[in-house]
Amino acid sequence: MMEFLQFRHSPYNEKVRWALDLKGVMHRRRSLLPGPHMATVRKYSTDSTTPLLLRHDTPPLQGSAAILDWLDIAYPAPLLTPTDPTLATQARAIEQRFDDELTPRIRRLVLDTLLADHRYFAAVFGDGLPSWKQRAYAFTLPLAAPLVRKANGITGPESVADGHAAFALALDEVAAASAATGYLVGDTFTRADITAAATLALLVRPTHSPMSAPEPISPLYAKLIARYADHPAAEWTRRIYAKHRIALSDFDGPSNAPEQSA
Ligand SMILES: N[C@@H](CCC(=O)N[C@@H](CS)C(=O)NCC(=O)O)C(=O)O
Repeated sequence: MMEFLQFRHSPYNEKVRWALDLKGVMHRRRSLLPGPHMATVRKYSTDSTTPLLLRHDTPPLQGSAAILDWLDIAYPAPLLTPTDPTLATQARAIEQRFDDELTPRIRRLVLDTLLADHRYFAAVFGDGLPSWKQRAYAFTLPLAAPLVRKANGITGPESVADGHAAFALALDEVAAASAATGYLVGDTFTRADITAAATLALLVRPTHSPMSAPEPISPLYAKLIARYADHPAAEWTRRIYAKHRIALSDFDGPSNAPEQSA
């Protein structure tokens, strides 16, 4: 069976989980913790990033866009890339805009906020693990946190300010692009919607998201979520999740967010 190596709280990983769930692809999930993940991922690739899909007798697939490309060929129903070439180009352009430009900037803001409370960071990424394992991980974070900051380009308050600017931009772009049909490209759900919604979900916390983050939410993170809650694109994210993030079988461990107990 295929194995999916993931971080629980990551928009790139959420993109792939979402596609796997929609297509009903049989697989097993292994959740890794940032820092210790390197030893595991580097067994399969020189690049330490997740998502990583391990397939039987075939080289591993790394990178959310590459995995979605392959899934659309191997498991075409439902197709996430439009068949119309113009719409496909538009969908890929939005995906790339998020993957390469907006999401890395937004992620700095989110990680910086979560890292302010090591126990909460451990609870978010170790959601589903026994509490003693979460505590043990939190105990390593004084050493691991600087590496996580460095790997993600968190250099100081300017990274946080830039993360806010990127999130505001992402919200405005999504609100404008989805105004006509409710979807970012054409009038159907595509990989562009998955990509944008998975990133916006970091700070919108829609109820159907496996990245909802355990309760009680750290006060700093809660403040950040509240700051953007009323934007029309936050409402779009909640709607897209409610309508299209239907399979909750993806969730590989308990969270105390009630919607995820199913
Ligand atoms: N462009 C890649 C980005 C993947 C990425 O940045 N993954 C992060 C998690 S959000 C990661 O695994 N970082 C750990 C590392 O760099 O070692 C994709 O689309 O999958």
